[in-house]
Amino acid sequence: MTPRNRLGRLDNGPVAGIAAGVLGLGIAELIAALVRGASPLLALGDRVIDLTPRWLKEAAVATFGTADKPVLLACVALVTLALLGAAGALAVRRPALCAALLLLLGAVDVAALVADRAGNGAMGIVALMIGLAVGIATLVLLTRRLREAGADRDEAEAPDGFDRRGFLVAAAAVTAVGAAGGIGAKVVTGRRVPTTTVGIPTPVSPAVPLPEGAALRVDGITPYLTPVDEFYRIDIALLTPRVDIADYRLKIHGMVETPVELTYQDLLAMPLYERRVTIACVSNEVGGDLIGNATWTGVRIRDVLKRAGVDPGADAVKSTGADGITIGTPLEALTDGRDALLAIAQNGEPLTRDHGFPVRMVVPGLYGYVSATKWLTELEVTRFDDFSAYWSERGWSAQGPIKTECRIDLPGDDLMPGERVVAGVAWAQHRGVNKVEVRIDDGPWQSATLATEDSIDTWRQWTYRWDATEGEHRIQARATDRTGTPQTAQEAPPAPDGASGYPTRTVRVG
Ligand SMILES: Nc1nc2c(c(=O)[nH]1)N[C@H]1C(S)=C(S)[C@@H](COP(=O)(O)O)O[C@H]1N2
Ligand SMILES: [Mo]
Repeated sequence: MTPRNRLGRLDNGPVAGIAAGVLGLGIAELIAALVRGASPLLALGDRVIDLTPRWLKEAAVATFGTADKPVLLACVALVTLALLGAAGALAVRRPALCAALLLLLGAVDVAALVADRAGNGAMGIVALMIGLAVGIATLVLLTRRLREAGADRDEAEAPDGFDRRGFLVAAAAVTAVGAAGGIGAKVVTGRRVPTTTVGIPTPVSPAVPLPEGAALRVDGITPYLTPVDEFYRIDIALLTPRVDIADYRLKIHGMVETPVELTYQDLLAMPLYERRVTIACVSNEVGGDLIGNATWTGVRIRDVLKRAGVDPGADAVKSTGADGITIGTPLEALTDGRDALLAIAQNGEPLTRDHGFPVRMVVPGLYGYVSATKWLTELEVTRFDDFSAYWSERGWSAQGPIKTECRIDLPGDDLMPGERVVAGVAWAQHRGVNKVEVRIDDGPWQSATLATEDSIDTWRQWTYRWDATEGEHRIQARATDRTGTPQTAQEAPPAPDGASGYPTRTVRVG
């Protein structure tokens, strides 16, 4: 027995486990895609998102930003592969333990599929069972020769006459077929595009033209309007829901006189409003970029609620997205005259899938997690006392008005002495920004120059001329809203109801 044999033997089990696992998973994914079942792998990822503690979720968003989901999926795939490798190793020496591990893995995935909110969990389970059966059969075949030898030998040695090359070729072929199945699954779901293309009718109430001086031409400042492809994206949907507008239905029910069901065409036929609104994520750190300003076109939520007739005892609307999220919004914010919309277009184009196609909510003044439901399927008129929304169940505040904040975009970290521009954006949605001040090295607060106000629901750019002297300097800014309240100096993390504190930038001059 040589060390090489020992190594060779140790390798074979995991190789067989991973190859058979990739085949089983690939087949399960392909079948799930073909029968429109929920994906077993994505269902697992979804449950991981649900069960991830808040601190870890925040750390993930802070570290990976919008790439948090691909990173999560990669982690789920790696852990799954590692477990399959372990199962393969056990298959050679402890077949009973191997069977137990595979059953456990299958059971966990079945549980994930049962809890699946977005897709067809039952068909996903059928696909998983077939994949599991194919995977187990393949593992049995691949490890047969190894097991025959292992049964009466203690030595970590490949059996006599074991054709390792043939084994590896077989394992590679099996892996390739599995990978092809996985790619096939992606192609099948990717092809399934909505059957109808959308033309957005002319709004009865277009947005007012952008006031002169609302969008500054300063190099490096946040653009006043955020292009759709640069707009931040935050949601719990691992697989962006694909909603066909031909099948689209919005249910309005709960504490109403008459429940109403609206099709996409019904919505298009209602008066459309076009408004610029800055929406923000509660997870945004001070100085962060989970905020964007867009022109939204849609139906007023109060017009839709009026059709159903709201019970005066209600104080909340619980909305549901096709990804299964539930969001609780104060009824008042939807009916008090602000332009709370069921948006169908962003910056003049139909919503993209990432941002909620075909219909999403946009409510001025509230963080996204309590207002901006994407892939909207349901509005239930209710009371805050009678339900808890997805994020409330995870420790976030049930109410989420956006805190007055600002951000410093300019200058960069290194600059030359002389007159320099400090600039950024400030927001206090639905109260409006009244003032922005800047201070250098804890000196006195100095007024910045504000761009022209567009509306109280949008952010405002600001600039400040600074005579930069050599050395290291600390720049801070603070905004004051139109009620006269300055943003708080109190530093707070995003949880449970939004980060606060002065944005601070340390620069080196010289
Ligand atoms: N269906 C659904 N809608 C959702 C979410 C979600 O996870 N699912 N996330 C909300 C959160 S936390 C925010 S900040 C906004 C982000 O909208 P955006 O991705 O279009 O920028 O969507 C909101 N709407
Ligand atoms: Mo958010």
